[in-house]
This record gives sequence, structure tokens and C-alpha cells, in this order.
Amino acid sequence: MKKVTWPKHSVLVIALIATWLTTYIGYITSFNMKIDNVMQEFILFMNPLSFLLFIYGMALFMKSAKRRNIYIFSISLITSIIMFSNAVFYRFFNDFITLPVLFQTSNFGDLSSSIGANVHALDIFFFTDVIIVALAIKFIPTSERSLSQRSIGRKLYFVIAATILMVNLGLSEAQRPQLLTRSFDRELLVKNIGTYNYHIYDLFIQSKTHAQRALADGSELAEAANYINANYAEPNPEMFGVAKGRNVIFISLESLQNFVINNEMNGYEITPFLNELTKDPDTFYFNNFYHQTGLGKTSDSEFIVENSLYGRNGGAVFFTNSGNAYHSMSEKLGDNGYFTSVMHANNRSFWNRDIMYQALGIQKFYDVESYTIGEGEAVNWGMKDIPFLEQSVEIMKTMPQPFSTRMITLTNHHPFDLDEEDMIIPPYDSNSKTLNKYFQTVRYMDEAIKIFFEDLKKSGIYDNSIIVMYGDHYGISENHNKAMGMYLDKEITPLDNVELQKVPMFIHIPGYGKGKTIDELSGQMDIRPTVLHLLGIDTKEDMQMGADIFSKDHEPFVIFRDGRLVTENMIYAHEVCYDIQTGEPTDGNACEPYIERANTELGYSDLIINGDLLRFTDKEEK
Ligand code: GP9
Ligand code: MN
Repeated sequence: MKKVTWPKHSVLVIALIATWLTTYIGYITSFNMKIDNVMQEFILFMNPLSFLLFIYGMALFMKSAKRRNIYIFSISLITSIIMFSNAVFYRFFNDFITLPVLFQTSNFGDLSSSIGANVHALDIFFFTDVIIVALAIKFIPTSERSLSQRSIGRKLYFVIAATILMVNLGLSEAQRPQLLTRSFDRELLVKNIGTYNYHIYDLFIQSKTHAQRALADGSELAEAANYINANYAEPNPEMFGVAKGRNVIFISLESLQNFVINNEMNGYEITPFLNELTKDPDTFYFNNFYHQTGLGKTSDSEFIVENSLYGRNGGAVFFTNSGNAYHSMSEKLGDNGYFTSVMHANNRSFWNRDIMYQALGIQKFYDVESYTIGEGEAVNWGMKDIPFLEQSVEIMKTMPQPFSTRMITLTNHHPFDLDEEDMIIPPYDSNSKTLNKYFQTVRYMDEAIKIFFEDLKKSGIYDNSIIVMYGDHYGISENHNKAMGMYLDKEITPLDNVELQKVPMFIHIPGYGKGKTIDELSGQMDIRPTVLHLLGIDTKEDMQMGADIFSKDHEPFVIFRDGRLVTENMIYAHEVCYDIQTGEPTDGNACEPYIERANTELGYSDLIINGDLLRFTDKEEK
């Protein structure tokens, strides 16, 4: 048999091609990225190449064949792990991994049930290149001599790699101007510069933020304050102080979206108690209200409610900026004689809450240690909502009044598992197990809230309190569009995906009698000033970006953390400006002023948080 002679750099070339193709196939199978034209498809295809050429090319500097092979093998393994982790993360968060999230290791234990549900057997595919590289190393003979590399050849190799990178960046810039300077959207980055380059970019951005704090000074605060003052909304005199002196009970409704309210699933009412509240004279129900969270999910919603500032773009602000100075709502209530707390039957370190709550001036955190979890009282992520809310009322009885507390529910959390005995309605029958179970856990949460209201009335606390309830963020991600489409009986468009970010918000004021449904377009950023004004507390001097929804000056405009936005007539999402009436794309110019405004607002919010600017306010300096 004729002996095959392999060209000198066969292992390197095979590794390069194998990882390149594995990455590309990974893109198309695991990430739901919108590709509009052939050029974008081409960019997606070529984007892993420049990085892989550079990183594998380092092998050319290694003299020993053994070392070189170990290096090539390690790179194929690391790149596979990066792609695999991103795929699993994407299924859960619908986003790509960013560095700060990786450092949230204390979350990983608790996330394990969700991670488990998101790892698929077929994910072994991401390691195809590792297997190919291993086989290549095993079967392709290498002699030390053949590996010597002339420096001219090496130079040429890196010139080609650099050229490919430039072409990649050039084409991307043409497709998406200002990609690297203005983008709030990780998907666009991955689509254009590739996962690997994106992670390098992320590293760069994170270290920049680090430096930002060091470089920030008081003058930037004045600039942000000007913007904030210009947007201040005067309280509505009819509403200011209607709940003065009352306790305020916030309930964070885990993953509750607005589409279930006043709706049915196969003939079953999903939220009978909340539906009743929408018609209750003591309740304001906000039916055109959006969550504004990012990757930090529940913790972002808490951050927004406390500060009326946006969470961070990459990662959870609860982790990245827990050392900042804040003037939170809890601190303000504390200054006004309130006893402030959070009640949540989970580990205190989850989402770094123990640390962040100190920065937010929350006086007491009733974490899992404050609860007794009896036999059968835990499911999914922890304590079930019914016993949690029941025991919380007992704890409330011990609190000095007036108090403010935020109760964070948990049962309606992905993967929406429930014990048989808690299933009040049957599952839905779509192709998405997640959506099918979601209706059942939502129904359970509704029951828990009903019981909570009863218990609160019995405790005597009810009459002297107001109850503010809101969905913390979406529960059903875009990965379930097909099933959602079946439920809503329409094809889900990017416009629908925006509208599905509506979460219900209720303000229940016992004895008030003039409640109604409020259709004003609003969002979580508005909770803080709205509630403070109801309690008769002034917000004129506050460094916050929300507006009282009852105010005549309230602007119907909602900005998402990722730069999407909603106005009364338009929705801007993924570079397209839609007319809400027709559901069709319109002339982009109509959205332009709002895009500008959204960038300004998000920019100032980031400036305040990244620069830790609130440390420069008078109060802090004292
Ligand atoms: C964890 C709970 C859920 O304590 O608040 O967090 P989430 O995953 O929804 O952000
Ligand atoms: Mn949540």
C-alpha cells in the first residue's frame, strides 16, 4: 500500500476547518438569529474565521510537535465549551453569555435545575471538532523536522488572518453602522463579529466600565441631573397622598406576563382572582405596562423599582455594581419613618441580594432562614408560593408600622414544575412543554395571591395597607414563539414579541373605591414615583428616570434595556420601525427621534451607574 504523506500543517488546517464549521452549524441550530439577506448569511459564515486563524495560528510558533498538538487540541476544546455554554445559556436567557454573569458562580447551584432542563443530548455536536482533532492527531504522523516554519510563511499567514478580520469588520460596519460604538444588542454583535470576537469585545467593555468608575467625577452628575429634571412629572393633586401613612406591600409576580390576564386556556380561566381585581373598585389595573429588565431578570426588576434607573446592559447590576451609592426607594421610605424589608424564601446570596440590599438601605431581608418549609412545601426552585405568602403574613404581624416590604414569589419560575396536587387546571397542548406547564403554575400563583388577600384581611393589616403587584419579567421566551402562536392563534412577529413583554401591574388601595383600568403606556421605571406620590412623598429632587403614571405630564413611552422601544403608535425592534395599527414596518424616520431619546436615556442611566455618580450627591458627601 502506498504510504500517504500528509502536508506539513494538516492537523492545524483540519482543526481550523472543523472548529469553523462546528461553530457555524452551532449558530444556525442553536441561536434564533434573524438573517435578512445573503450578505448577513455570508458574514455569519465567515465570522469565526479570523479569530480561529489567530488563535490556532499561535501553534506555528511552537517548535515541539507534541506541544503543538496539545495546544491545538486545547483550543478546539475551549472553543467547543464556549459554544456549548452559550447555547445552553441562550435557551434559558435568550441571550449570549457576558462576563459578569460568569462570575455569578453563587447562582449556579440554584440554577442547576434550569440548566439541567436546558442541556440537550444533541449538544454533544458542539464537540465534533474536538473528536476530529483528536483523530487527526492520532492518525497523522508528524516528524519534528517537518514542523520547522519559515518566518516568511508565518508572516503571510497572519497577514491573511488580519485581512479576513478587516473584511469581516468592514462588511459588518456596512450592514450595521456604528456596530461597536452604539449597539445595545449582543445578538447583533455575535451575528457580525462572531462569538469568539464578541467575548473579547465583552472583556474589553467590562474592563472599560471598571475604569469608568475610577475616572468619573461630579460634573457628569450635573449633566445627568439636567436630563432628569427636564423630564420630571408633577404629581396629580387628586392622587397625591391618597394612601398617606399606609403600609406598602409590593408583590413581585414571578414571570407573569399580561397575556394570561382576562384570558382562557382551553376553556379554563387562568387567573380568576387577578381577573376579578381588574374589575374591583379599589384597584388600578395597568394593562399597557411593560417590564424593562435585562439579563438580571428578577434582580433587574428590583433594581428598577428601587431606583427607577435601568439595569446594566451586560449582566446583572446586582452583581456588577453592588458597591455603588444609591438613593433607593427603600432608603427614602426609611427616611420617612417606614420599616423596610424584602421577603423571599431563597438563599440570601442569590442574585447577590444580601450585598445589594445593604447598598439599597433595605433594613431587613427575610430570606429562606425566616421560613419553615414543611414536608411537600417546596417545588421547583424552592418554597411554594402558598405557604410562603401565608408565613409572610405572620411575619408582617411582627413588623413595626408603617412598613414597606417586597415579597418575591417563586413557584411560577422556569421550568414551571408543579406537584400534582397543586395543578388546578390541566396543561396546555402545544409543542412547548414550557408553555404547557406555564398556565398551570400561573393558575397556582393566582390561587396563592387570593389566599394571601384573605389572610391579610384576617390579620387586620389589610385596611391600612396598599398592595402593589407587578410581573417581574417575561416567562415565555422567544424560543417558544411557535407554541405562543398556536395559543394566540397568529404568527408571532418581532412586533408581537415586544407586545408580549407586557406584564400586569396592580395597585390595590383598600376602601378607595375609584379604581379603574389604566391604559396609559407605562413601565416598571414608573412604579417608584407613582407609589411614592400615592404615599404623599415628594420626588422632585430624586435622581430617577421614571414618571408618575397618574401625572398629567406622564409620557407614553417605554424603553427596553436592549434598545427596543414602544410609543403610542410605533414599536422599534431589531432595526425595524413598526406601525402598531397596521403591524407593518414603516418609514424608519418616524422612530428616529425616539431612538435618539432612548439612547440618551439609557446612556445617562449607564453613566450614573458605571461611574457610581450618586456618591457625588450632597447627601453622600455629608
Ligand atoms: C431567585 C428568583 C428568580 O431568587 O428571584 O430569579 P430569576 O431567575 O427570575 O431572575
Ligand atoms: Mn423572576
